[in-house]
Amino acid sequence: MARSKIALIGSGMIGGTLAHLIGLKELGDVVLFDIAEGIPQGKGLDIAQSSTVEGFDASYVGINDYVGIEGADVCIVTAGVPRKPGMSRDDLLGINLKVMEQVGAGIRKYAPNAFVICITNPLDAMVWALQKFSGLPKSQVVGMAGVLDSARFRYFLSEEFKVSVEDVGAMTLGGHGDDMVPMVRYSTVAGIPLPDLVKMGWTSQEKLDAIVERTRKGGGEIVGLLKTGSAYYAPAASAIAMAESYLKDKKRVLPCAAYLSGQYGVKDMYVGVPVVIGAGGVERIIELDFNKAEQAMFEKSVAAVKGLCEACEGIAPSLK
Ligand code: A3D
Repeated sequence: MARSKIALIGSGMIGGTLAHLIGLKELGDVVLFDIAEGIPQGKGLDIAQSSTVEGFDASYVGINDYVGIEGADVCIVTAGVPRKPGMSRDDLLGINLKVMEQVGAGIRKYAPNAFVICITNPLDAMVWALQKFSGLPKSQVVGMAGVLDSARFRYFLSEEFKVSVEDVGAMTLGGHGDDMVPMVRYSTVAGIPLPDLVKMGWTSQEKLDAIVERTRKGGGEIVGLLKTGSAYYAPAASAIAMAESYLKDKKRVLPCAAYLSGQYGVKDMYVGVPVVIGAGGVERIIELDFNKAEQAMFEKSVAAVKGLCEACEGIAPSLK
């Protein structure tokens, strides 16, 4: 059977890391696309040369023309600009919306059957615009944020409890902003919910609240340290988990920005919710029962995403 073709639209920090992980995991052949000439070609050649040492088989092609993504099975979109210190994700909206218009046209023309994972920020608005610009089915276009936010939450919890990251499960829903909703009740250590662990004296409510707050601001913490851009190792690993679930029909349950058509009382928006990803793309959206406090946090987060989508419509009226 031929290897899958994975197109990376944007070959910057996340794009390069994605390309490397795809090789190490032998998920398929890689096409790196970017508007910057030489970057995708150089990164592709560098990673291809590492394949002899690591012992993986995958081909790497760097391109500056969308024709090269033709027939891709998966497209992962990171094209655009990242945050610098002092910027919010929303500050990127104007520039990255124009980028999504170009990317959407490229995918529509050359890879209409691909499963598309968007990473470009502000995520929930960009994936919404990308689906509209590309015209691809909504189940084929999804945004990566929840896997990353949950990974950060899991990591901080594993540090607090001094247990393996493997035994910590966590879920973060809502939009990918500081209003995201870390679901404390549904987060567990080996199946034991966090509120029970507080009762058992494993941690205090204050410490748990601080971890929730650190998770919410997890992206900003890294931007503040790096100063020249935003996180890329964990974001790339998170998108790879989604791509792998699609390519191998694993049907993993992952929190992703998915198109909602009434679920959770939300219509025509992308918001972070738990979904099943398999060969059919987003195969199922899981609707959880929220308590009052969670419902209020979710609604606040959705309102922030709505504001961003309206701002997009103001810039690009075709999105209405
Ligand atoms: P960076 O290293 O700057 O890479 C972006 C690449 O996009 C660069 O190589 C640019 O040349 C390229 N590019 C710019 N305009 C275009 C265009 N019109 N067509 C094709 N390529 C273009 O950034 P990065 O890889 O660190 O981050 C990429 C995006 O991901 C940014 O918008 C970040 O804010 C976002 N991001 C999202 C998350 C989420 O969890 C959602 C996490 C981290 C970063």
